[in-house]
Amino acid sequence: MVDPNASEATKSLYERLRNLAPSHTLFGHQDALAYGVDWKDWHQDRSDVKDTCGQHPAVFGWEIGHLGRKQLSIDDVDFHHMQAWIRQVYLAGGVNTISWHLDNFLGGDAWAAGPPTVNAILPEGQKHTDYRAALDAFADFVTGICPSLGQAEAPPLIFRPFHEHTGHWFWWGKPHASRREYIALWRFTVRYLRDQKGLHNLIWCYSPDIIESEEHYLDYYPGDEYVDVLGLDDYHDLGRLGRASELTRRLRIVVALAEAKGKLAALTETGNEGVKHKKWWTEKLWSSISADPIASRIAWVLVWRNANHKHHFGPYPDHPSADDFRAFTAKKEVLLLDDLQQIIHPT
Ligand code: BMA
Repeated sequence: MVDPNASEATKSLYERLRNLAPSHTLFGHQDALAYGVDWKDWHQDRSDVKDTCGQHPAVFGWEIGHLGRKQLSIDDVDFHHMQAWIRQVYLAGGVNTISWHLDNFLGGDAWAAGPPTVNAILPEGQKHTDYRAALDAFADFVTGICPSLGQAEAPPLIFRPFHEHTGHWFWWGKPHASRREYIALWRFTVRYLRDQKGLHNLIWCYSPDIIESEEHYLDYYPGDEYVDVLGLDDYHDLGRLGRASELTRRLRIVVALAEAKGKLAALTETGNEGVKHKKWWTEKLWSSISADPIASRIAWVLVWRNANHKHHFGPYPDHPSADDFRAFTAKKEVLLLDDLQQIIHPT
């Protein structure tokens, strides 16, 4: 692992995922506990996934854009509530993963792409101090999740910074940073959080947007010593214009690479906005994962958030794809939270 001193809980989560990946796929949903289509309630043990199929997802994605600057995340989730949910998920045996739509340090949001921001936040850059401050806020957030437990027992987090960099839309994307700069930023971030801030509960996940080949995938790869999970974000192939077989092809590349390196692979983000195909879950998503023995060895798949009737990627009970979602989640290979609990503590 990236962190030779990773906590026992972190090592054991990584091992558990490695053991499950060959035969199972964990299902994940972004912001699952925080809100869904037509509801938002911090205290309820509710998710659209559970309302639809009877179980919470096994993987819970959290987004920390605006951390350290505001009380609410970029998607209006209270950071203190998020910490409580992360704790709850951990205690229930689920998996937490964190993404970060970090504002541009030269002005604007994560999508304010163009200026040479990556260069500016590297150790020699004029905005480096601001970047350190953002990482300090991240470390405070992480240590604040279970303050009473202490560092050694902090919940493991799969951390997925600077995602989709093969695209152009974020300021850390390929057109706005050289390979050297992107890798230097990634490595600095690892060293700072691990060695200076003493966080030993992070599992580091690299997640480009769609790639065409192994070389393409590895173009900005920070190195085996800096990555634990080889991820892929792909909204193209299961959307209107794409082809499911293309997702299978790309997953094969990622899984084969991960396995050659003794690491994990995952479909870190995907979805079809509005889930416009009634059988999207079985005929698009599951068929592209299960079509190939190598591709099917991803550890998890996560679909993006359920903001409203238009912008949602997960199911909800009245949605036309709800039956198909139940058929998908009933597959023995697909694991939700109760399934995972059964594996950890069989009754
Ligand atoms: C995007 C959209 C936005 C959201 C952002 C960060 O894909 O869902 O509405 O703010 O992710 O979570």
